[in-house]
Amino acid sequence: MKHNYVLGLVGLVLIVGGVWWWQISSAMPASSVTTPVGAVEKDFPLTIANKKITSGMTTLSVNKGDTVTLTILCDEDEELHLHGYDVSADLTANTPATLTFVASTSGRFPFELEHSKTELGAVEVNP
Ligand SMILES: [Cu+2]
Repeated sequence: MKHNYVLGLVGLVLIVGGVWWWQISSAMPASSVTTPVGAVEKDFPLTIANKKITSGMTTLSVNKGDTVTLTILCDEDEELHLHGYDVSADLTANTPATLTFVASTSGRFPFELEHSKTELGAVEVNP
């Protein structure tokens, strides 16, 4: 009876130790491995005034496979058009609009204010 009690304690120690070791060993590779390429979400806030980007980057660099979201705040009614992907967002003055797409094709794709044909910048999709 007492022997069983000792065995039970040893078993408990082994189980607790095993779980501890499993947590340590499973945490270590995760922290040493670099972030895999692709399947990353990238958000770019853009403020447009007088047909120019006044806040935000003009070259938006992403990797192929990324999900890209542009959040656009413009001071006039317009349409933001991304060439190549041929996606666009209707812009209402001083109201944030979003344009989301998956960067499935690599290359450089200009975006513009469609109504006035004003080129604002470009999305660069790295292969
Ligand atoms: Cu266009």
